[in-house]
Amino acid sequence: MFCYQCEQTSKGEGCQTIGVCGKDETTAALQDLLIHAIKGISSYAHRARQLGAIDAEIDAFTIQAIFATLTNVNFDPERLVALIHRAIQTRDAARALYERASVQAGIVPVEVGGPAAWIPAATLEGLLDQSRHALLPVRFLAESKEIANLQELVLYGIKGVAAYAAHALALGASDPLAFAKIHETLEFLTHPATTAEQLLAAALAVGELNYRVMEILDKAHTAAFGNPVPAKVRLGARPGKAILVSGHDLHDLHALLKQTEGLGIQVYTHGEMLPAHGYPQLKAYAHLAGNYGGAWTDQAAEFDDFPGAILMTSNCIQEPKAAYKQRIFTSGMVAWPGVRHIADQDFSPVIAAALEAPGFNASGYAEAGGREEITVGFGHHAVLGVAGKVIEAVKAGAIRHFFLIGGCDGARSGRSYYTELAESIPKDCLILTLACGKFRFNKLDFGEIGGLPRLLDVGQCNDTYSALQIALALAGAFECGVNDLPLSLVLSWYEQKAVAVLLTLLHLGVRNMRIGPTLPAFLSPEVLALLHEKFNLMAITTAEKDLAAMLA
Ligand code: SF4
Ligand code: SF3
Repeated sequence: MFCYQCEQTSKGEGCQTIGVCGKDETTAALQDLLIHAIKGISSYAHRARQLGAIDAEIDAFTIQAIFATLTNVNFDPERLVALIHRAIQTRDAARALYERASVQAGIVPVEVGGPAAWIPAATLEGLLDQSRHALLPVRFLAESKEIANLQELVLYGIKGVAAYAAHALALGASDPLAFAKIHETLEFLTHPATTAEQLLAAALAVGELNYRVMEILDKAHTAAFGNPVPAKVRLGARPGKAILVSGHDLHDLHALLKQTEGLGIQVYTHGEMLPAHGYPQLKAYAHLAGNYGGAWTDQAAEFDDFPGAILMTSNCIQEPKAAYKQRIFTSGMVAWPGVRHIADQDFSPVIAAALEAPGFNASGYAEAGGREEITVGFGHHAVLGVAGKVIEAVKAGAIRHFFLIGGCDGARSGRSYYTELAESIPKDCLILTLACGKFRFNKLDFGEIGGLPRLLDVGQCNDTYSALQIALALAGAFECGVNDLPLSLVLSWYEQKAVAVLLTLLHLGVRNMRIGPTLPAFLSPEVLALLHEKFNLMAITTAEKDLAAMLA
């Protein structure tokens, strides 16, 4: 196997025998083959679309299947093999669509080669053999390492886009143009002879596409659940039966809340589900009782201690410990061998497991550190609602600088940088944060500034669009560009959605960003030098040094 798609890749170079995330060679090979098959779907779907033919099922399958290959989503070989078979059926459907459209247009359809012509082996061993001997050498031992790296950059960006698009689609929101671009980009990646310049342009185009898809997701969330409002979230747990919901899928959480109403079960958020408490239509459920635990990286200990059922609605799942394997469930594209999977939002097995488990005893559970509640819900609607206050505070000198410290958490050391940075930011500066990296500091007391909390939680990584709207509105208010604002962006990356977000920021021309804790292994020194030159994109150093530079 060879995988270097995430930040914790082995030795910062690539996982070659087993993934640091727990992905084994079989799973890695099957995910690679699934992507190969999806490129085949795209080859035909793109051609069909050029002739005006589209198919909603082909589009939906494409993004959902890509989602299964993101870091910490799907570790189940059986489900991945089934997805490969469905991908081949979908590719054949895409080919038939293209052929019909060609005939209607009076064109002779072409027989497409490459991934579009791939015939998967009938057995698992055969599939692994195809991956080892046919796919891997082509992917990573290409003539130019730089080209291979850039192709992977574009692919990882598309993976992030697909995940966001899948979340939006779950809420019934989609955009034909987004599907068109996803297919077009994957088709483009089937051409080995592309140049570095073409691939860089494609990467920035993925950033543009991601901006559009994040906007669709933002609108889907707010249409379904209302605009987030600042809301206090109880930390810890009440006595009684309990379900813990992790991951990003608000649609699943909503269905679970409906199905548990009146059953005496308290529902708690974990990890990226925390921002759910800000949505009017979710917080209206009285049994959405609070937040338990922190980021995905702490799940082994936290899930072990949780005396109820646990639901993983999206990334990031880690190998479940035996102690809780019988009471953890997956939904959507998440899967782990031996873990029960919820299909079609029928959460009755989760509810049964919660009722069977002991639940919290009469004293409940208090968060370590003594903090009893935190505030979330500072999406763009809420922040722009107090924009006047913010602008006044800047003009009066009460707010000197804005920091956006956002992105993923990760299991490797070196992420204390983000805690140190947040803690050392001067009191006359406001901090915006989003995504699961914030658990490094979001339970600290940052106090207030100009009547506003100094730490504003914008939401999940899925809410990056919201953070960008805030930055753009501030730039509008001060009649300048985002790069001219007293704003510094410090990003923490881990998986492929963060890659898509980075590409969006670069597409928007955002300069002077800092990224860490380590640089992506799939960006060669040449590409990094180019990004530094063009966007002044920098690696983080120390909190002290970076803070001084950002405030200078
Ligand atoms: Fe390694 Fe990350 Fe790939 Fe897992 S997803 S195998 S940790 S690079
Ligand atoms: Fe986190 Fe997995 Fe990226 Fe949504 S939950 S930000 S890492």
